[in-house]
Amino acid sequence: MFHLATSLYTQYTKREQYNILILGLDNAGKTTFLEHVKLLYKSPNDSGSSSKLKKKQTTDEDNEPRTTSDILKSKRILPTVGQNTTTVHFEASSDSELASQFKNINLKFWDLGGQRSLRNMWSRYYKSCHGIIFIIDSTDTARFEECYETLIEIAHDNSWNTDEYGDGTVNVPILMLANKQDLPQAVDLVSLKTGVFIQLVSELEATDSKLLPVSVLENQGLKESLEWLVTRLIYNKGAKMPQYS
Ligand SMILES: Nc1nc2c(ncn2[C@@H]2O[C@H](COP(=O)(O)OP(=O)(O)OP(=O)(O)O)[C@@H](O)[C@H]2O)c(=O)[nH]1
Ligand SMILES: [Mg+2]
Repeated sequence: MFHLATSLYTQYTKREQYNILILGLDNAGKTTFLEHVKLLYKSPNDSGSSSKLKKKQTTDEDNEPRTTSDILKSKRILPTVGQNTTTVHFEASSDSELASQFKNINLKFWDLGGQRSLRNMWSRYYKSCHGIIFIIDSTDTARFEECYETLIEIAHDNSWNTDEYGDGTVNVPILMLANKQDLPQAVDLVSLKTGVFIQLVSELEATDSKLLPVSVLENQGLKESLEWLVTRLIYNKGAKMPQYS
């Protein structure tokens, strides 16, 4: 009886963990994204009722509360050479339909360096990941073509072909974020979709993917984007089982 109760308790309280790779060219905003996620979500071990955000909120000299965006702007983020890893406890916004459904989910993020010489490391992580966030600098028009080629390479990498059923193409959802939308020179979503990325949309047709506008520095569109991704990770659970903790 005791064992049954213990096992039911474990079953009820165990958490699903999904691994998410943050990719994109250098300077796209990957580490800034991760740093903002750390400010917005609790760590899995943080059992207190007050959120990490509340704890981290401080006041400036005029006693004005500082936003997560202010905190982030005061940090110095250097280009990534290795990897940054963080695990958070996912919480859907309280007004979202997901809120009651997704209570026991942890997200583990890997933020990898985007410089050209570092990109050949990415494929080592494909086998263990459940989803990809590909960040695009919407102001860097000169490198849109390079973004497109990089995404196509990711989607068709041999590492996806891990079992007899694999067809050699990506088998996890891809969330593409058109970042830096706070800047006046940023290309908007409609223009992005009709420009170089129109080809991408058709190339990735069979893939679970979405392109959304964000400003990871200003916290615009972050939570909504993650909610889309988590919905798709759960939908894809049959093909790519989560880990349990
Ligand atoms: N205005 C604006 N600047 C941003 C935004 N996101 C990132 N940045 C800036 O873009 C620069 C590069 O950001 P990182 O997060 O270091 O970029 P990264 O993709 O991690 O780059 P690598 O580590 O070299 O691959 C930094 O100066 C950030 O402050 C944004 O949403 N808006
Ligand atoms: Mg970085």
